[in-house]
Amino acid sequence: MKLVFIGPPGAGKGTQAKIVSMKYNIQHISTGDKLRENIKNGTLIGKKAESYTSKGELVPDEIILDMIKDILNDNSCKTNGFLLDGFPRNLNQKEELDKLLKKMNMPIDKVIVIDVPEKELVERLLLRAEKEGRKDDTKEVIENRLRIYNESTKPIIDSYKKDNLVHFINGLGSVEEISKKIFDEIS
Ligand code: B4P
Repeated sequence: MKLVFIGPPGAGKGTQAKIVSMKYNIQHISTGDKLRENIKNGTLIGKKAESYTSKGELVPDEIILDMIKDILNDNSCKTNGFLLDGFPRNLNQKEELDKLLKKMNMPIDKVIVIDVPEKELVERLLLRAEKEGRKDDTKEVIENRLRIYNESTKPIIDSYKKDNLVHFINGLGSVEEISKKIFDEIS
């Protein structure tokens, strides 16, 4: 199975992506996690990415696309499938992904969009800031991330709608309730 998860920051896409990828034994590919790992390890990618992530800006497409190409070429993605969490994030990334998957003959099966009202998103991320201290969870940066989601990421939902792949999930409720809704939609 090949899935894409889309949602604004704080919608719970990372939370649900972990649960769904475990259940279906597919590779969980989170560009956000990969970038944070690179930043923590002080790699060249991490050094370049940090100036963007700390402001809530999107990291340049070349960096993200190189990372994704390497991961998708992994054998487990080809045999078991994958779940893309936080990628694609703008129309150019989606077009490049379409080209890549066409070449690899691995079409996307479903796109899950998790919807949550903005007020709740801000509350969740501020709560996470208290617990985990992520640098991009300050009020100002959260507002920038939401603006970028509305401007750059939302248009890819319309593009996937044309391919009849989109399923909307209401992201309000307990983590378990939302997982159940996603499982029902997938199977
Ligand atoms: P991401 O890591 O993708 O961060 P995110 O949008 O905040 O989502 P995340 O997965 O962490 O949060 P979730 O909604 O699960 O990206 C971080 C940054 O990396 C971006 O701003 C950008 O700079 C860069 N980046 C990543 N991908 C990129 C790309 N493709 N191109 C360019 N740049 C890129 O959860 C949020 C919180 O809500 C958690 O604390 C969770 O516990 C809580 N939560 C989850 N479900 C809940 C529920 N049902 N009820 C209450 N709380 C819940």
